[in-house]
Amino acid sequence: MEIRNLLINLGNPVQAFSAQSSHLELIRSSFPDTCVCVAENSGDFRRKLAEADCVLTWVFKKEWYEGAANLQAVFTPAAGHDWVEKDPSGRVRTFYGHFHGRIMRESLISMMLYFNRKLSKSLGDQQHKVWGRLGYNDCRSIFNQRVLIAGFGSLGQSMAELLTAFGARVIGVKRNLAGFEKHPHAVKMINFDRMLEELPEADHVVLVLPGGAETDGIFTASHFQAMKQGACLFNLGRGNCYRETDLIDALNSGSLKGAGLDVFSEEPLPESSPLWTLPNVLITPHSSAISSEYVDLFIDEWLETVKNL
Ligand code: OXD
Repeated sequence: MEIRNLLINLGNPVQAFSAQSSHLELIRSSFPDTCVCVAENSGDFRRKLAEADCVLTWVFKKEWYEGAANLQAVFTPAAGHDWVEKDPSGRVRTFYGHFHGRIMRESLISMMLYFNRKLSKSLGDQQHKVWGRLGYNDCRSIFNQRVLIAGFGSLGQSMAELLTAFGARVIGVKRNLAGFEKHPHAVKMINFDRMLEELPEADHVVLVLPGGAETDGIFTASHFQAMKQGACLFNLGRGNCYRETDLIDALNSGSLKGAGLDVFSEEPLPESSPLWTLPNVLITPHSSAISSEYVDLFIDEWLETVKNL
């Protein structure tokens, strides 16, 4: 794609999600003949849209396409479709980030190790100067575990790659299995209808599903009931895929060992949520993709995509 006017609006309250001067230098040196314009704020972005043929942005509303006659492509770092809406006319192409897996899979592994290696016990013991060496006999090892990943897009596949390197046996769950009947990092690929059969065997269940009507409540109370006694659940996708009351019931009944949760039905998680105080829950504030490498990975992916457009 030949870009004449590039408009950038990559400011974000999360600093690691914001473009820095080094990123702008890289972009300018990669496109020496392109006019590269950085919007000062959202109003400035809207005003400058009329000139732009390509934008890099965190937010784009569908009504903005009308005033952007030259626009050909919108790129956003976000994996989810929550903040950048597609052009209803289909004229402008929209590209969402696919690079997050390399960061988020490490967040996932850290959560798994937290439960497998009983790190909450270590932290508690350390606080009280207790040498609790006799309390680790039931620690588990990822190399001897079965992990079911529901949502096997770029994120789930990247997680599967790292888990396989750890020695885990991965089951991939996809809504549409066409072309995914086999995968190099999964011992088995199944669709959602077969999940109830596989859940009793999985030591860890990872949910990395997109938001939206299609996934609303897709992981039901029956799915929680079918999980193996002592299994852990991780949600790094979106908080709409189960009812939090079902998760809380499963945690309170003792059937689940723990849950590592990065996303919630309401964010920020309200102070009144019982999840905050459950002892077997590890909460992170929708931060599993936050990392210093974030914008570097986005720009690399964008440069590669633009080269091939
Ligand atoms: C995303 C996110 O990129 O949830 O969609 O951070």
